[in-house]
Amino acid sequence: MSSTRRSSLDPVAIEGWSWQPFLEDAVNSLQPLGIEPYPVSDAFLFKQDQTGSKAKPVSVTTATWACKSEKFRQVRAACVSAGTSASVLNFVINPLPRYDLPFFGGDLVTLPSGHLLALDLQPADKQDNQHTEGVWDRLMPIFDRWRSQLPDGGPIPDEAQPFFSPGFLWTRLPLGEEGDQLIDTVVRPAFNDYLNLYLELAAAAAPVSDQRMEHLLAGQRRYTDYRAEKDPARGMLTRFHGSEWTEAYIHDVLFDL
Ligand code: DBV
Repeated sequence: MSSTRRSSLDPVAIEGWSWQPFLEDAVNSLQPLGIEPYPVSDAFLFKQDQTGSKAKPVSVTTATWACKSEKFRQVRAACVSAGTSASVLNFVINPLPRYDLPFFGGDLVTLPSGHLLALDLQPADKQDNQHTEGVWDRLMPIFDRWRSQLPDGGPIPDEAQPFFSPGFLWTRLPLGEEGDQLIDTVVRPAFNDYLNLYLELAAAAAPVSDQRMEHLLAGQRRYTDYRAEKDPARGMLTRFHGSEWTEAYIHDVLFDL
């Protein structure tokens, strides 16, 4: 358990954290881009508290890995480890609005009730064909391949629809061997396929005009404001680390545009 992280690029090494291999895959894929640290204050790089009852305290850790690169304003991983109460990797790539790119979003969540797993390349403006077409054409075959091997996660709120692509991979899996097997053989390769497609799209992206950039930035703000307002982790993080820390983390780190 490392409480000595100085930089947002230092490895996250939380003992027993189940999503470690996913974060390692992501960091390895990002490394060739010449990534630099993204400023994250110490209070959010590594936060440890106790939850549960006095008789049965549970140690909870939230750590943040983050970087930036030529085309990415912010790449950040929120890593939550709370024993059997919760294990989360929430991973978002925020491109610079100078590039016509969607967001990469991954939400890998284990709760006592089971796993909730979400992957998507999320549009800044779903109505804008210029923004979506090239992404969706390449995403859909990947989505179809992996979706067929996973149960559907069920309905999501209507108001969230503008922020999802048709390639939104969303599943719920049971705890135990069956779920773990699907995470290894389906969810992890799917995560890497989505990420590698995203990195290919980013590599090919050329800078856009100031006017186009303003349009993309406005869409990015709508997305970010929505995510900050509706963050499904707010309750959990507030229980673990208190409301003041959680609100600052959501607004100044996780969704800081
Ligand atoms: N979700 C976040 C952040 C998290 C996080 C920053 C730091 O955006 C975790 C952690 N997500 C998290 C937790 C839950 C969910 C649920 C802890 C469970 C909440 C609970 O049941 O108590 C995908 N994540 C969800 C849900 C959806 C998503 C649809 C269910 C919401 C609900 O049932 O109300 N989150 C959503 C999504 C992306 C995403 C599509 C990007 C691909 O990050």
